[in-house]
Amino acid sequence: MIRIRGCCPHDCPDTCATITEVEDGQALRFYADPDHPVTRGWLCAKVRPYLERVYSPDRLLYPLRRTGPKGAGRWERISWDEAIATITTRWREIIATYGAAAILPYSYSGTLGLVQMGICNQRLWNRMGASGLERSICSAAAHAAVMATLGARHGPDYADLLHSRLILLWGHNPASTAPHVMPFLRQAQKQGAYVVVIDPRRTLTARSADEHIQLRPATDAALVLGLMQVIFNEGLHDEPWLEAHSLGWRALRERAMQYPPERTSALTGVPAATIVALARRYATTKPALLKTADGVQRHQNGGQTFRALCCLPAVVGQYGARGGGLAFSTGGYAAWDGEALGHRRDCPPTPRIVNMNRLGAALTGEVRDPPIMALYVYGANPVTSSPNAGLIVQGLLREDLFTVVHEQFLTDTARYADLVLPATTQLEHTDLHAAYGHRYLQYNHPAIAPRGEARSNWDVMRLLAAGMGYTEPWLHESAEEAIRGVLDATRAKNPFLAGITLERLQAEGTVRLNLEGADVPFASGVFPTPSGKVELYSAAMAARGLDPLPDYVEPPALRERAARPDDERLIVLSGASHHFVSSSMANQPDLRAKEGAPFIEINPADAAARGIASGDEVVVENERGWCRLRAVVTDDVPPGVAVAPKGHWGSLSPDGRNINWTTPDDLADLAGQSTFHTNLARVRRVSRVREA
Ligand SMILES: Nc1nc2c(c(=O)[nH]1)N[C@H]1C(S)=C(S)[C@@H](COP(=O)(O)OP(=O)(O)OC[C@H]3O[C@@H](n4cnc5c(=O)[nH]c(N)nc54)[C@H](O)[C@@H]3O)O[C@H]1N2
Ligand SMILES: Nc1nc2c(c(=O)[nH]1)N[C@H]1C(S)=C(S)[C@@H](COP(=O)(O)OP(=O)(O)OC[C@H]3O[C@@H](n4cnc5c(=O)[nH]c(N)nc54)[C@H](O)[C@@H]3O)O[C@H]1N2
Ligand code: SF4
Ligand SMILES: [Mo]
Repeated sequence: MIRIRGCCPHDCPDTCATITEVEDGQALRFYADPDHPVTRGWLCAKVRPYLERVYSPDRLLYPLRRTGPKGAGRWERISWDEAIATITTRWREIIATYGAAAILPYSYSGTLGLVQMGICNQRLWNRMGASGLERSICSAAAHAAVMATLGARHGPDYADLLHSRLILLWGHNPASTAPHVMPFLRQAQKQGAYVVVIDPRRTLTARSADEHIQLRPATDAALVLGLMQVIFNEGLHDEPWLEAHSLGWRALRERAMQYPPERTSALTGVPAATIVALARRYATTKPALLKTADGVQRHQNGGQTFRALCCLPAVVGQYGARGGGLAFSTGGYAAWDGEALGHRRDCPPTPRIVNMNRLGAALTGEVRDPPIMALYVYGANPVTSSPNAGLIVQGLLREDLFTVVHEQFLTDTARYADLVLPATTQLEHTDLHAAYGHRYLQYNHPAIAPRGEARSNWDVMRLLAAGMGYTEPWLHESAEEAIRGVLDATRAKNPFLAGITLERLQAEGTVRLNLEGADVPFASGVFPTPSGKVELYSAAMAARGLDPLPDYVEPPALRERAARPDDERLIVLSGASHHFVSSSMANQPDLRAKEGAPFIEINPADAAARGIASGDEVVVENERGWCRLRAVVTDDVPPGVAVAPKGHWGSLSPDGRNINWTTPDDLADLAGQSTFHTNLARVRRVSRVREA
């Protein structure tokens, strides 16, 4: 028996370290590394049964070619040689007729590895001159806001929660989405820290908090400015810190003065007394940590909301304090060398960039000259996970579109492909992972041979490069060589990687980034912004034609609803499901059983007005589409708001649909961000209709 070190590849900040026990080429046990300081010997409910995923009878094991109409589910097995020849022949024809811009790669977060995601998102496509993809479905607005305000995505260790006296969990549900935060949070609470959850929904996390503030969706910027108003007004701000380390605090104070408690209360639905009390508590309890994540930005005003959140700790001088400041992402430490990753300098310019949130629109006419004629999907399941899914399906049904999907399973998206290629799981390929919730690098050794004829993303891209006749050596490196190249180039410029070599990673599995002198983010008081300060006033935002100060702007869709008192639409939020990561795992029978049927939470008042009782089937519908869900009547959600968690596969649901058939493909105010949560929809009861 041998033990192989690896890590969880899924889109989760915890990036757990794992151990696989292998005998005769079979993985027999899969468990958490007991010695890892964040994983600490346990995996979440989603990934504990990873071997069920790896050895699932539903795994794709061979390349498949469609034999019936698109989406009909009729396939024949073909060889890899034939698959690669078919794809590259078709691509060459498309390039000759339309140019390489007509080819669109589409990927997101099936795996977060340096090789299987990072390098695969760049090299082949850059060389080809294919259309670029604006990867803004998840976190683009927050990234842009953090960069503009603080200059880097640096964040503390979870263990630093033990130094916090006050923790604001703002639009973040770690009990589901970052479970390894929870033991630290519990311990902090036991030591006397006060925990406040700010979320329209009473989440699993909110249940164990000391206080839950149930604000109206998308009004967070107003609440932040309202807190600042009280803080400035009562002289509780840290003026010496602001003077020394920030830019524009007086202008921000002026802006905040527009948000006195009564007005803030009217905007947010939070009682004025609660706002005043929270502001005083936040300004006078130190260290105070504002911990947030990604959900809160998925509104039309998400960029400004995140700008406001980034500014708040500065007002009370909390940046640089252990246990204080902002905990959003640690993704900025490893910041891989862009040129080593993508070799852009050796490639033609990227002809254009297509926003991934507009996939359906892009496939059905929004993107022209040339139109998209070929789509290559890997590490993503857009029909399930991307907004306005009905329009995506309409695009995928185009007879003249050539679609290839590289997948572990026959997903809702793979069903519409012309060719399906089988992908490896994390136990079957090599990778290196940096985390966005902690500050360790994780090396993932392959534990077993690929099942069937599955191949890794990078191995397929090497075959495609060869088929296209591209001879650049950086398109043909092994995964290990590619990691070494990126690691060495990055280490030459990035002190956080000092002393970290491929050999060390391979031997140790988990290696802490070199944080000497930088353990507490921004402790030096210097910020990597152009001014060296926290940019409360942001010239970078102004240069984009945006408000240089954070402000609350009501999302246009919600303003429109507010103007029509007879409008019965609810705001349908669709954050994380507890037992899936986006749509990954949502096909595993045991996890589906634990999660239960796709549901929608609705407030008793809204339910009564619509004659809905718990357990009823309801239709959620708007101008984009509809889906059928099971009602859960609960005051976990406030009136006017409903919650239908993401991830359920349409193909495993009644009517072949999920909540993303209703979600908007509008873009937010910053960085082309998705706006899943600014989703207005009618909810009505259906009499029990035909069973699917
Ligand atoms: N179990 C599980 N874990 C996951 C995922 C998953 O699907 N399932 N997804 C992974 C991914 S891709 C990501 S990006 C992260 C996301 O991690 P989180 O951001 O923690 O998760 P979300 O559920 O997307 O959103 C968090 C909360 O935002 C709330 N919210 C929505 N609108 C508003 C608002 O206007 N104001 C405020 N204050 N709150 C609002 C939602 O009610 C939700 O509880 O989690 C990762 N981890
Ligand atoms: N309604 C609603 N929808 C949302 C959100 C929301 O809040 N509300 N959140 C959004 C967010 S935050 C995100 S990040 C996106 C995520 O959206 P996606 O990136 O599309 O993520 P998944 O749906 O999990 O699909 C990932 C797929 O990659 C496959 N995969 C895993 N590993 C590999 C590999 O090594 N190679 C290949 N080829 N395939 C692999 C998995 O089998 C899975 O089918 O979803 C978004 N969708
Ligand atoms: S999904 Fe998150 S908590 Fe679960 S094993 Fe993976 S990294 Fe750990
Ligand atoms: Mo995400």
